[in-house]
Amino acid sequence: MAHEYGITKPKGYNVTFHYNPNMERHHFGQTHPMKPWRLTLTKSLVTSYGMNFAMDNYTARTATYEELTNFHTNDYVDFLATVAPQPTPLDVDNMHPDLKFNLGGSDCPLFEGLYDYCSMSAGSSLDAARKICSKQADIAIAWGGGLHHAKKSEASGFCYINDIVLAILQLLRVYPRVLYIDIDVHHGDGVEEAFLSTDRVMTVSFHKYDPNTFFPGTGALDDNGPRSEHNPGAHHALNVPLNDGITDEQYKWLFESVISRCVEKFRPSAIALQCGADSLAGDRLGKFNLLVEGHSSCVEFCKKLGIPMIMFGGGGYTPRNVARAWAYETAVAINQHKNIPTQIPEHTPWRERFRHETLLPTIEQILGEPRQNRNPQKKLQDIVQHITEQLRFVSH
Ligand code: ZL4
Ligand code: CA
Ligand code: ZN
Repeated sequence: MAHEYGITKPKGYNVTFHYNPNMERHHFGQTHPMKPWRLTLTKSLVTSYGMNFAMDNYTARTATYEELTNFHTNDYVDFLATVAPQPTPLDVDNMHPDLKFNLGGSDCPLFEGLYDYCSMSAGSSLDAARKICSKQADIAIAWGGGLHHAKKSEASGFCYINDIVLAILQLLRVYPRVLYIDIDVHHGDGVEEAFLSTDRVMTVSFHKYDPNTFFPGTGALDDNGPRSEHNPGAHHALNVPLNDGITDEQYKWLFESVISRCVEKFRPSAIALQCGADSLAGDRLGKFNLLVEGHSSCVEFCKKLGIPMIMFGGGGYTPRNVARAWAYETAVAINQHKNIPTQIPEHTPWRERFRHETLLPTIEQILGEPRQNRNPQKKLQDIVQHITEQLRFVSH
């Protein structure tokens, strides 16, 4: 079928898109920032641009109990599978103070269908990983994944099951080394922690860092994991702590400086990229000044490395911003971002939700006035220097 934007499948290059339409039906609570519905909005943009014609589209299956317990403990997954939903409304900050595994608080509420939601998120990321392992995909996209805070035996920060850890464990069956990159505004602590003792995974998170006021409070520049001489994973956890207001230009420079050095030293055979969209300007939780241009330039840079890659979703609390970014990044993956019109197609469902009719609004359109930039250039240079020093210990 021909499409109005003429988007067709490229030869010799394959992108797979893993999506489960039932994920978006779940609700964390009326005023909870995490809105699974943003996935619907993303999918509707992707489809209205005709990007689906350039990819293999898969309805993601749910992950099995056995798959979830590849990382998580049986007692935690058992509890997730059987715990009763909290009485509605979930919008009160009381919750059950005696609940186990950090479940049932205001960040990680127990909602109807929670276990299903978790297994769908993990299922889409695992499907994506398997397409990369079987070489059926050069890039596999799982916007329903990216839940980087979940721990082996604990929910944390809106995350219950760490689909990224599960996906990386799959990649490690085939690929000797995996580079994990995290551009969510929060520190990717769960993924970092899971791989602290191996030199087969290097983790790099860019995030806002303020141990006193910003979740989860970890991820300082010199937090590079346990440095004992018996730990092969020493120096393989890298952190880029930032302040509010960072701009596209600074972020792009920092990202390319850091990641090119990591790739040179670590020589990854696969990349896992968490594309959390809460690092965009105008996010409900994040306070950076990034536009879709800056955020997606990270995806573009990684794609150009020519290394097999999974792209995950993650945070993102202003649904229209999330949808614009992830749709544009889907276009980057299929190399159509320069070809699609920035005007949002007339026939896009919920078109009026995007507020501006463009895929690439300016900072003024989004924020009125940009946030004050609290990132002096000197600080950014010190970061690159510290990371260069850490990488002296790494060679493959
Ligand atoms: C909310 O309005 O900083 C949860 C969470 C629920 C509904 C009404 C309850 C009101 C903001 C956040 C009380 C909410 C109090 N509702 C929340 C230390 C905190 C304890 C909980 O993008 N209170 C915890 C987690 C972070 C904390 C960020 C990012 C995930 C990811 C990947 C996770 N937790 C202080 C906050 C609201 C809520 C409004 C909220 N929670 C904002 N930041 C947090 O990295 C997906
Ligand atoms: Ca991050
Ligand atoms: Zn986040």
